[in-house]
Amino acid sequence: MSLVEINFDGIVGPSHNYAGLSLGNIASASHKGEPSYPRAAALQGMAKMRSNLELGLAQGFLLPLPRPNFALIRELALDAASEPALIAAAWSASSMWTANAATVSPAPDTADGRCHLTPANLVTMIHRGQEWRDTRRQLALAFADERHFAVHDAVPASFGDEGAANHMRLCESHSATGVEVFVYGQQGGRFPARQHEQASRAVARKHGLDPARCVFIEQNPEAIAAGAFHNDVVAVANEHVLFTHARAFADQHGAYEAMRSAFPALEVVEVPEEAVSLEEAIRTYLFNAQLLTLADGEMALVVPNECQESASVWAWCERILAGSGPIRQVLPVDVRQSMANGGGPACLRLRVVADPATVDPRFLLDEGRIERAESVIAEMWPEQIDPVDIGSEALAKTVIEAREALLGVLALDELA
Ligand code: SUG
Repeated sequence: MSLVEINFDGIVGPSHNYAGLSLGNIASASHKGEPSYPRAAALQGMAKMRSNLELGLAQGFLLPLPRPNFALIRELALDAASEPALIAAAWSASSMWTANAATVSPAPDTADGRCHLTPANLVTMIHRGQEWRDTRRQLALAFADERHFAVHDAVPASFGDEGAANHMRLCESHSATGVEVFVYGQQGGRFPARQHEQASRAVARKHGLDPARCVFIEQNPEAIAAGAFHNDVVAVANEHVLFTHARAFADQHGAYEAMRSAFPALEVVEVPEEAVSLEEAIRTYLFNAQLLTLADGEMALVVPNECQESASVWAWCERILAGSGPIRQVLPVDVRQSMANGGGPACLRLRVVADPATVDPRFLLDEGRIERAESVIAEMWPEQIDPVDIGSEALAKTVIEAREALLGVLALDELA
């Protein structure tokens, strides 16, 4: 068994659009009503996957979910005169942000020695709450081998769960036993706190984690109020490193102490407010980066291009590269179409530590699959969607046919 980290990126769906659906997500609100470019968005995502593959990393993908969601349209009794936001919800391509697809506890952390996955119920937002059953179906296919994986149902809807975006894993190496860190929010602030503490605790129990190797930490309410609707907008961990803004947690030093007492080798790379303000960190998504261990053991930070365009953020990146800390490379990528909806490089991927040989190979990326996917996207994904197009029969037909063509070339028609 050779356990490695596999990043499963969500392929951006053909209905990608800007409907301003996510209260508390500043990018989503500020791009509401703009035209979107689904083809460019999906090709940007494919290019990110290709460059990670070229770094020598294992790369998988998850497919867009079926949209428009006619079951939701029926359940809400929507018609042409209904509120545009509800119609747009049924069309949302939001499953592209697979950091919210599930919480994943790798085999070395769990009581039965299997990798456990719990799809996130995403109940805070209607457009996201429709995802989990279809996501579960897809996870059950990709991780069908029950000797190695257990795919659960989502936790009950009373407790909001947003998946891996609020979950970090500290470990000496990906294949070693880890400490799992769950970050939750408290209600009552300017924006909804999407991750409920009881959801995180339920996931930890379902996965059979050792309570001594779990840490539960409250997110800083100021960070949520500033637009950090998920913890992965202000902090990311990889192996023994926690890369975080100084204002990520309600009790920053208490958080470090709690993590350190469960995982003494913790190395914190903290960015102070004076170097990069919380607002600038959220605007540029510096922390919504992929912190990756490369083949030679060095760490690289895959950041959105927006970081390079920010004087303070880029100055900080140059400073860490000039120093001798654990992050040895900073690699900007263009994911602007996703960023405009509040999704950076880290939002677009779900990390699963597993032996690739135990995963359904149809979900693992190689050059052949990239080329097949890219050619369907280039040919069939709408070039542009204007807000008035959402709900139209002609666009629905295009979106459905485009997704089905992708399933076809990837031999995953059973997800139709
Ligand atoms: O849930 N945006 C997503 C972005 C998710 C980012 N994920 C992580 N941080 N891991 C969300 O807010 C916008 C859709 C719209 O407005 O049309 C949206 O759903």
